[in-house]
Amino acid sequence: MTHLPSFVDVHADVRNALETNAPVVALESTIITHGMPFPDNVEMARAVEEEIRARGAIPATIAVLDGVLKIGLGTDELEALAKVKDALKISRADIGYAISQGKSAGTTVAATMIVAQMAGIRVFATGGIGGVHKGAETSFDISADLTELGRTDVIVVAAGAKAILDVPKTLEVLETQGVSVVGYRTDTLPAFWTSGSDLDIPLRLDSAAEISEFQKVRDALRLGGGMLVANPIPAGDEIPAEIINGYIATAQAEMAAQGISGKAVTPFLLQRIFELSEGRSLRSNIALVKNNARLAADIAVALHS
Ligand code: PSU
Ligand code: MN
Repeated sequence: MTHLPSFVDVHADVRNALETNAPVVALESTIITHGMPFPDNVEMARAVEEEIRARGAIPATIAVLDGVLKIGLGTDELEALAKVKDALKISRADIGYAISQGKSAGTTVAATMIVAQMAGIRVFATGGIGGVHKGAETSFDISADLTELGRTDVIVVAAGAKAILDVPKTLEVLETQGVSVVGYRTDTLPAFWTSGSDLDIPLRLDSAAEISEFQKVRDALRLGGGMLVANPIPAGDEIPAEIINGYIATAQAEMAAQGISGKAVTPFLLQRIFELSEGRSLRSNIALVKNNARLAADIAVALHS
């Protein structure tokens, strides 16, 4: 394993896997600190780790706890993170700040990618990526996840881009950034709570083995930058577009009325959609993260064969 700074703590299971060249899957933690309420967040995090182990890979949940950058959390640490009230939500801009100030923080997709690459972890599972927000033409609110995907060489498995975003613009920025956007067994871009959309997927592959072969060619070409594997939510867990879009519109109107902007946007919308759907959005969210964890583990295993 590469030499890591002194403020990094690699969990023994993850260290052992990296040293023996065994498959590892990174997991983000903003979904724990800002994406779901307690105790659903910690139950989700444990269940997702179990899915990865069951597929023959080692999970590495990434977070900052009291200024220590954790790569892999123990059971007590996961519980502690899930309970932190004032956790920061960190990306490329502020990961160093959280560490230097001794804070606790959930890592976004962008920050998790940075840490995964630093540790030599090739594959990362999440729910949905950040993207171009609706109204970005005036607010300029475009997630740092997109530029990170353009520069950091990690495979991110997600259920597409959330319908709270401007999904066509998100796809355009991914193209500009040179991100390989791969639909897993789908011809359209999945839209988080729904398995498809009216947007054509740029590239399609139907097996973890083919995704692994694609990545090996990208490696040989030394392209750098990330791959986004868009994995549709399982059919039984979907929320029909007309239902979820109603909740999104209500949440967005409330957000505008309350003047919420910046980092608070995604957590606010997720929380309101959770309340408006009486928990249904959360159940779908958990199902799709587990589904992504399974595919990410299969890709990690394929990369090592
Ligand atoms: N997907 C979820 N829940 C979340 C997020 C994604 O189901 O909480 C988080 C991810 O950590 C993602 C972040 O990186 O939202 C994007 O935030 P922003 O739009 O502020 O960049
Ligand atoms: Mn933003």
